[in-house]
Amino acid sequence: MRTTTVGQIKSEFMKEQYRNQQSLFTQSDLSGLENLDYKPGAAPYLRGAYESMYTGKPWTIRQYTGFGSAEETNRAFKKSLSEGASGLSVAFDLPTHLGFDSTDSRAIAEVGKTGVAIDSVDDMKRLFEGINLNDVSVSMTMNGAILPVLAAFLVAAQENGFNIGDLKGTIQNDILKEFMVRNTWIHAPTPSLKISTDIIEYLSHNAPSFNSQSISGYHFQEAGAEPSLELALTLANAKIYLDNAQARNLDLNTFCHRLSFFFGVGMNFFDEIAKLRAARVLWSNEVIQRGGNAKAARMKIHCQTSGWSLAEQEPHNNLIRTTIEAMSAIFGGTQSLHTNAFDEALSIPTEESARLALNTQLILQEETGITDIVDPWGGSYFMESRTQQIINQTQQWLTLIENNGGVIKALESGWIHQIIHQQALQTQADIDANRKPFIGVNRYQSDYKPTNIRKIDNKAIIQNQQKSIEALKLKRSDKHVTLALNELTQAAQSGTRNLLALTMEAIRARATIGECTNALLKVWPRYNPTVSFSANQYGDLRSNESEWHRVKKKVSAVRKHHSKKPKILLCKLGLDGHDRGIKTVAAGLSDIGFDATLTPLFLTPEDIVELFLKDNYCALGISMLSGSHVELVSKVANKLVANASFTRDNLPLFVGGIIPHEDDQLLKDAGVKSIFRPGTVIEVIADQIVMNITTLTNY
Ligand code: SCD
Repeated sequence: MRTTTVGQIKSEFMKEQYRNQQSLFTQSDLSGLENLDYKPGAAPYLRGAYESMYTGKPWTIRQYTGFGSAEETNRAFKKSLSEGASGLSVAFDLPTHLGFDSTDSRAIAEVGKTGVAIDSVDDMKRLFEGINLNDVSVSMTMNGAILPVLAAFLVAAQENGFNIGDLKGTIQNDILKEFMVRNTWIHAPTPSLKISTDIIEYLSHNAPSFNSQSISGYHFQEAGAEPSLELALTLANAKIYLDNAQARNLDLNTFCHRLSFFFGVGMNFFDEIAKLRAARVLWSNEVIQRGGNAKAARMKIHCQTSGWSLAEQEPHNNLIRTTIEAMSAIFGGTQSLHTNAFDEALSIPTEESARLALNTQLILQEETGITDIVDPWGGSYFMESRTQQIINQTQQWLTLIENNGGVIKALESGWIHQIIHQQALQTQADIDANRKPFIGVNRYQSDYKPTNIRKIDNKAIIQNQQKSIEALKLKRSDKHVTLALNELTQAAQSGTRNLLALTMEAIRARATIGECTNALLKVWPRYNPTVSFSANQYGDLRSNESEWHRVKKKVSAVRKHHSKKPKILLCKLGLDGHDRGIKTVAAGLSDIGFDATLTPLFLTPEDIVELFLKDNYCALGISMLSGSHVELVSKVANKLVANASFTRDNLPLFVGGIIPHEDDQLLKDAGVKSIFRPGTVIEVIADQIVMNITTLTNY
């Protein structure tokens, strides 16, 4: 079967199990299992990557951190290390991810908001000022503007006296999942994959202790994938990276042990443990089959507790969820761990919540005895058979991916997006229908609202970044920079030289991140595919519920009155590409009776207003998770009021996402009619929109 469609996949295969079907496991469940006789630290690594596991070295406590300026984040790094963290993990802001300097008009609203703003090697030097990079390993989540950002890190380290051959750390460098779910790409898939292999090549020759990839499943889980699909997509992508590196004649036993992995850990406690055990076995078998040795075949894992499992309602419950998820990661044998802060469904963490998140790991590591036993679940009738089930399910997914043409074709045809989106719709429908319990969200709700959240006012940060860029440009030789950038453009054109080495020269000459990106954009323009959603699945899953039907009738009344479905334009605004929420809302609103259109990502307020005015839309819905909602949504509202027959009162504008309650009034003053936070069910959104549009004068 070569063209399996989503509809052909049996529903029990798609559906996440919230309860295990079998409740008692016995010795007979172990019969036929193949990997039980191997010790931890031996291929296929079922029982752990290292023989002594945490008794030899506990997992690295590595909290994903970054906001504001390099100086502020440097202070946060030092604080985290002094309070017990054992590694660093950098969160960059959206402009940096997408290769915009902080002075670029498209960047301004988002500079320093969800990560640290880095424009040049000088910023990078400030970021690591006073931190001994020989002792502390640094992970960087970077995929889009990976060449200039990694180049800036390496050059900054050299200029601070470190030998890059000794550097320890990890660069994410996993571009395929960006095209599938995370959406911080810059160029199209083919040149992006060339860049990715250039990085593996350069690091394996020049920085052999640096992990050249962190191949991610986490983002699939965040986008909606259940554990075995998360694992299958991760491994399918990893195999493409192996193919590409081997096609360049890189030696498997030289580069492969520096490909690391990254998984999300959600509330499915047992499955998450089983998933990590299964992952090691599947990867080990793959590498050994290709001729790799045992070192190359050892899968090393970073885990992050789940963002989707965090509720905005009663956020302190998230501390409990995170602790449980962290325990799954540890029982699964993770090498490194980030625990989310309890308030991350509301904003970036405060000092207090960041400390509690770090302490969660310290308490587990130092107070519980959890590090004393290697693979404590080893041999459990249930865990071993569940691990094997996940191995089997993952293999089934891998076969389905192959049957759909392999990763690249399945990506281009939209099949992968569709599969993940459909699982997200299933889970969301189960939460909304109270089939999947979510305490404080669909059960045992309370009105408690936290007040202490961190807000980033980025005016001062932008000014500082502007000053730093001006100072950098004053002291550099423009001629030298232009030469280095031209060479980069030519090398991209010819495709024969390693782009990381050349980007390092441009960065060393003091080219900015944006300038290096622009040099590559001359050859490989910005990629911008369409975004789609699946109709008729979410609605079918909610079709037995009275509230769904009540609101559906209301939407239908509007349709009858106007002889057509109410047309709604839905979009993300600015540089944020997290689109699980808006795709779910688009699918839900479409199924309840709207004519919903979803725009491509990365649109400016001007783009959105133009699209909205072009057609006869009765409502505009904007999803914001980047903290820049006040600036960007107000711009949209101002432009609509200035350009068309709207007043603040009749503006049919709706906003959803992570919006602190204290911003409600500002948004309402701008003309926003309703604000929908995570956890709002589709019928409430639809009801509010219908109520508003039917009372607004122009509809
Ligand atoms: C460890 N070692 C042992 C041992 N345990 N040796 C003997 N016995 C044991 N029991 C050795 C290792 O071999 C290694 O040495 C060294 O100790 C360090 O151990 P490690 O296991 O490699 O640990 P670490 O250095 O922490 O590396 C862990 C990973 C690495 C390999 C997983 O890739 C990593 O840290 N990844 C983090 C990625 C990350 O932070 N991502 C954030 C993503 P050698 O080196 O000599 O072998 C955030 C994100 O995307 C958020 C969402 C978003 O933005 O969208």
